[in-house]
Amino acid sequence: MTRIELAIFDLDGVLTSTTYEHFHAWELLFLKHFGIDIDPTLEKYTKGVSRVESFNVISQYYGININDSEKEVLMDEKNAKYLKLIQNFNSSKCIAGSVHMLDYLKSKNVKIALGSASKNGELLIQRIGLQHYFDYIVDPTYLASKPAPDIFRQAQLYFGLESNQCIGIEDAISGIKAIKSANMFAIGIGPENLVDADIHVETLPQITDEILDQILEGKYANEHRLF
Ligand code: B16
Ligand code: MG
Repeated sequence: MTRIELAIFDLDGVLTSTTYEHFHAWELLFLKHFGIDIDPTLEKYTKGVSRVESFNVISQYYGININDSEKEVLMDEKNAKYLKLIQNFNSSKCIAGSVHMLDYLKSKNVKIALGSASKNGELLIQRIGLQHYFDYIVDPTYLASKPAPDIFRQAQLYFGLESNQCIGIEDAISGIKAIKSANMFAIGIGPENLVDADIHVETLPQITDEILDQILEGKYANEHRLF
């Protein structure tokens, strides 16, 4: 059995929750510039995908056509709004169970990487006080967005590992698809219908140390599906 050497964490929805702040920033932007109250059901299509893809999802839904330079300006404005909304984030914003899992992985000498679609990932990790756990933070700027495997692959390549030595932890359908396309073991967290995950739990503490040990040793059997 191959032992797991690297755990690649998504950020939003796994270590902290910024879904409200991201989507609220889009709501403020589209209301101000287009007078549109965006449909809350669009939120799930903006989760885990890049800033530009989130913009495209919303603008296409409303048939808005603008050129690339106008789009850049609006995306910068959305980001400024988002940064304002997360300005008071601190360690109280860590998702329950995240610190324990990071500590446990460290105690087992597993490397830890951040595989977020967010260009604000490093800033946010620092703000919530988790930066010392991370051996590597993937810069998503020039990588294909999830569900492409590139963000997870980049972390794997950085450490020179095989895909079966890596696990990914994700809350979004696009993220689980990205992990599976990278041929890694996928831990799914949260309320989305993550059918492709190898294990899916509602909250992180449901991944007990015993279950994590089985996953790390490559012995986890799918019949233990918890959620
Ligand atoms: P930014 P994750 C994602 O985070 C968010 O879920 C998604 O809503 C957002 O569009 C994306 O980050 C890009 O964020 O505008 O900060 O670059 O789940 O991949 O950690
Ligand atoms: Mg996420």
